[in-house]
Amino acid sequence: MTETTKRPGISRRGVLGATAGGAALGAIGLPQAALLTGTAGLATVASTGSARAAGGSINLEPGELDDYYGFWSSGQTGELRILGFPSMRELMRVPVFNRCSATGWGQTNESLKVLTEGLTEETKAFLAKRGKVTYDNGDLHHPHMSFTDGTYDGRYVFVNDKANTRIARIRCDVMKCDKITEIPNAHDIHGLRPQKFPRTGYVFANGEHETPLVNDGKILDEPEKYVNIFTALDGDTMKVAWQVIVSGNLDNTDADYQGKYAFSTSYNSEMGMNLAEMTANEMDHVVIFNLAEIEAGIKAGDYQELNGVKVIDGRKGQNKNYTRYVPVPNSPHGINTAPDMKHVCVAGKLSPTVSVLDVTKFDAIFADPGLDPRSVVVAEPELGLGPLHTAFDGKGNAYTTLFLDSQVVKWNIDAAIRLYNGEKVDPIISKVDVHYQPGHNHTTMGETKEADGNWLISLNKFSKDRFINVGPLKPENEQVIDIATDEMKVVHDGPTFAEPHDVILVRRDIVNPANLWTREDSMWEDARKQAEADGVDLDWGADVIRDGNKVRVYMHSVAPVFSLEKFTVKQGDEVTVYITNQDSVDDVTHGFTLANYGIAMEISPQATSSVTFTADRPGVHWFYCQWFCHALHMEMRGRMLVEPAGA
Ligand code: K7E
Ligand code: CUA
Repeated sequence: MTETTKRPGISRRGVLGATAGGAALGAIGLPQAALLTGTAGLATVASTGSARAAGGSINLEPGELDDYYGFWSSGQTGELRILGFPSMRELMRVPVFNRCSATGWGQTNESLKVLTEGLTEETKAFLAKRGKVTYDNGDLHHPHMSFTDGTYDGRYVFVNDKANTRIARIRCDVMKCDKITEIPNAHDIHGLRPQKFPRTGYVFANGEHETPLVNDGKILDEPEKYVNIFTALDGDTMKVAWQVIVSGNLDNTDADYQGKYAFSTSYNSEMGMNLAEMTANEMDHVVIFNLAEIEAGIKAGDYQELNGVKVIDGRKGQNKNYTRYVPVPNSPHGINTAPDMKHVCVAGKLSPTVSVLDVTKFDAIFADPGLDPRSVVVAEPELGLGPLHTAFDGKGNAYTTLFLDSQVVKWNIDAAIRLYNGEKVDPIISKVDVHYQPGHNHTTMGETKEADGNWLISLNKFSKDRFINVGPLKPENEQVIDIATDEMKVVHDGPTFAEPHDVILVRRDIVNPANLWTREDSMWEDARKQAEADGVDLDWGADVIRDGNKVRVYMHSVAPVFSLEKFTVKQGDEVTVYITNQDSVDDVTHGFTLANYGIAMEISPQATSSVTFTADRPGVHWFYCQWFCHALHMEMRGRMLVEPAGA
């Protein structure tokens, strides 16, 4: 073990807090067991409060590790990013809805399977007419980890694609996307949140933009016939479990800690088609979905089947118990369940208020349709201009971004409830300027019942003057805020490229990725089957199999050589190259770049990757390893010899 790997959970803050001076690590007297087990992360988090008094810096010394994994969205870039937190060091990019030159995502057969198998037949046909097998772009807003019993369980991160109506899943053991599902009937998935209890379970997803239910062109400019769709996806199978037709559009969503309800904001209850219409009403609404009632309705056959999905009608005025519509002030946006497992904060956006709903009052409005749905609202404090999203510290306080004020406001939920009940009390504790125009914010573990109140991050849309100028297109600015004490202190600016909306901050003992792939992994199942059919050893291949005009080339790599120094094909052959990386050392990733063929892929230790292309350029073409792997990395190369057609 190296010095670094022996030190899980020891941050600079932890070290300083424990020693009030930063003595050598060996002197701080942490029990060896804590150093070597996953509990070290917990211990460190608990100790960071005292660390703050010794400086509260987020800067780690070289070699020191972060306390949290940050899973970042990237908006219209379409990937997931992993940052160490609180240092804000970018650690990895996980391609999902985008293309990746480094890893070959969107080009390898393994990634193309993930990118294509979950598309609807209609989309496949539409893309085929454009000469494509999948979309090239995506708009990834919301990354959320799977839950068990109200907290993160380290299995998966689920993400949405607003641009092309998809939901993807990232495996946290290897940090690769393994499933992408297009959601039929809905349009433009925006809000996404996993079921918190008893486990995920369902992944809830909002269709944002309303259309005719059957959108085949027969109904066009007749908005009164448009509907919107709420989807529950099964997080285990990545298949749609059921859908609900709703009135109004849908924006963000969250779930309770009881496993009974999901709820979504709707900023356009008017179903308006332009800005004036969309913002006409004083009140919009939150739609509450009753999971047991919906499941019972599906069981009883009260649905229509559309594109292979059971769709239930939960629109207003159906007199069914599938949904309730709770009026809240104009154009609500963020909806966040507090770690007290009881309160849900709905940010007003065009209203300066946040509406606080009490989930324990939901049963009553479903039991009695005559009851005013507003009876679940227990507070509605005025906090400032443009409230968008709310985070929590697990101590009864909430942190709401104020987009127009360029501030984060810290307020107390209990005080807001008392104010609502007529007491003279100010729920606002403090405000801090952020730079500039914040959207989402997030606290460490803040969307789980284990919110720890250590740090807050504010994801600001504009950076303006905070960094040296890089031209008209500017980075965003993400600011880390110390919230361990009552005043909020901005301690770090973090520039970022387009356009992270959202982030989750996960205690690091929860996430335990592997260092190597295992040869049994299902990711290259197709390659395994093909090798078997070809009578070739996929693990140790050095074979060229001709099958008509199809050629399959099997290689393995051990730094710094490929098992074939050359292979020969004919012009026009369809060539598939399979490479297995037989190195089993951390970090020894190889690559396969085929020059002037536009081909490149990554092969991590113990993985197999493959790529298929037509050898339509005759001549000598070098392939080389593009991931630096060895002192003789430059020498890790070979030739593809393409015989001209007719030769
Ligand atoms: Cu507020 Cu798409 Cu989460 Cu952006 S959404 S800010
Ligand atoms: Cu193998 Cu570079």
